[in-house]
Amino acid sequence: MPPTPPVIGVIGKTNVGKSTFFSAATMVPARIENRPFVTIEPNIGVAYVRTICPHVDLGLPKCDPRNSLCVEGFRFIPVKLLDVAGLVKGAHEGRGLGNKFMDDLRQADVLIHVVDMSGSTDEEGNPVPPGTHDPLEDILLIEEEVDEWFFSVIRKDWERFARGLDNLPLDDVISSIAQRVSGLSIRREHVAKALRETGLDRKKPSSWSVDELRGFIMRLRKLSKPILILANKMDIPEARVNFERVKEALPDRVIIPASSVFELALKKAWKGGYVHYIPGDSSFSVLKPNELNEKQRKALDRISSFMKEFGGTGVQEALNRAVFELLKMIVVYPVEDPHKYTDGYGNVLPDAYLVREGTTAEELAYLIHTDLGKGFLYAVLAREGKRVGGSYILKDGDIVKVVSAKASRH
Ligand SMILES: Nc1nc2c(ncn2[C@@H]2O[C@H](COP(=O)(O)OP(=O)(O)OP(=O)(O)O)[C@@H](O)[C@H]2O)c(=O)[nH]1
Ligand SMILES: [Mg+2]
Repeated sequence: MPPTPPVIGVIGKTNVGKSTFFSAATMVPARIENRPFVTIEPNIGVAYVRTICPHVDLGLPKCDPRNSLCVEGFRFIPVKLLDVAGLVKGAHEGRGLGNKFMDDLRQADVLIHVVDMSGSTDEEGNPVPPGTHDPLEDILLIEEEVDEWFFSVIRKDWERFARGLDNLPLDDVISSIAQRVSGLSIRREHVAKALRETGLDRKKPSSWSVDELRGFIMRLRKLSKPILILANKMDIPEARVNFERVKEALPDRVIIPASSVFELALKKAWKGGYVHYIPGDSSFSVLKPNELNEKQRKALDRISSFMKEFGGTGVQEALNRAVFELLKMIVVYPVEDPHKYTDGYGNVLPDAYLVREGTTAEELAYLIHTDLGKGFLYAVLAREGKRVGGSYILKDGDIVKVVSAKASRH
C-alpha cells in the first residue's frame, strides 16, 4: 500500500489563529473569528509540502503527477492537516473545551503549535491590546497541557499492565508497550528509543517510580509528536520583540515567524487571478494592477514588504520543516522505466512518496505493492543508472525502479 500521508495536528491556545493557518494551508474554509472557542469540531484538510520536482534537473519538459501536484517545477505532496479546538490552562482536566479535543490529536505524527506572538490575546483567548500578553507563557502552558494529557492517557491502569511486563524479554516489553500506546500513533521505534534514552530498568517495569514513568512518557511524547512553533501574527509590530525574546528563551526549538492572515489573503488574491504566487515563494507579482482599489493595493504592499523581510509568509515553511526536519521524511519517486522515468503507461514521474529517512529499497517495494516486495530482486536508481540491493537506504530525491520476480504494474 502506498504510504499514508503524515498527519500534522495544529494546536494552540484559543483565538491565536489556528483556523486561519489551517485555511491558509488547505484552502478549506474554516470559521475564523476574534473570540475564544470558535472551532469546536476538528477541521480536516489536505495541505502540501513543497520540493523541487526532479523533472526540472533532469531537463524534461514536463511531468505527469498522479498523487501530487507540480506547479512550475515545484512538486507539492499531500499531507493531512488537523485543526482542533483551542486549548486553555487546565484543558487536560476538562477545562475550556477539554479532553475530547485533545483526543483528536491522537492520530497526529507532528504538531504545529500556533502562538499569537503579538501578545494580543490573554490567557483565556480574549482580545487584549497587542504587547500586553506574554506569548512565552502560552508556549509553556499549552505544551504542558499536551504533556499532561499524554501522561494521563498512558498512565491509566499502568501499574497492572507493568506487572505483566516484568521479566519478559526486551523485545516483548517493547512490543507490549508499543501495542498499548499504538492508539496515540506511537511507533515501536519510539518506544525502543525512549526506553534506551531514559535508561530505565527494562527487566522490572513495575518498579518504575511515577517520576520515572513520567520521564519515559515525556520522552515518548517528544519522539512521537515533536512540536514546531509557528510564531503567528508577526505582521503586528509588537510581535517582533516577543519573537526575539522567545527565540532566545528556547534556543533548541524550531520557531517559524509567520503571518497566516497574509498567506490566506495571498491565496485568495491568487484564486481571483490578481497575483501570481506559488505557495512557499518569497515574493509574488501583481497581475491586474488596474483592477485593484487603493485598499487592496495597500494590503498587497504590506504583504510584500513582510515577505521581503521574513523570506515568505511562513506558512509553507512551517509545513515543510514539520515534515522534512521534525518528522525526518524524504521524497522518493518510484518508476517502471528507469530510462524514461515513467510508469507502465508512459506517465513521467507520476508518484512522489513521502517516506521516513532510513527507508530501504526493499521497504519501498512493499509500499508500491506487496507482490513487488515479496519478489524483490534489486532496485535501479534511475538518475545514476545503478543497481542496488534491498538494504540500500533511500536518499531524498531518489528515482527508483524496483525489479521483482513478481512483476506488477502499479
Ligand atoms: N494580524 C493577524 N491576525 C491574525 C493572524 N492569524 C489569525 N489572526 C486573527 O486572529 C483571530 C483568531 O483567528 P482564528 O483562526 O479563528 O483562531 P483560532 O486559534 O482558530 O481560534 P479558536 O478556534 O476560537 O480557538 C481572527 O481575528 C484572525 O483574523 C495573523 O497572522 N495576523
Ligand atoms: Mg479555530
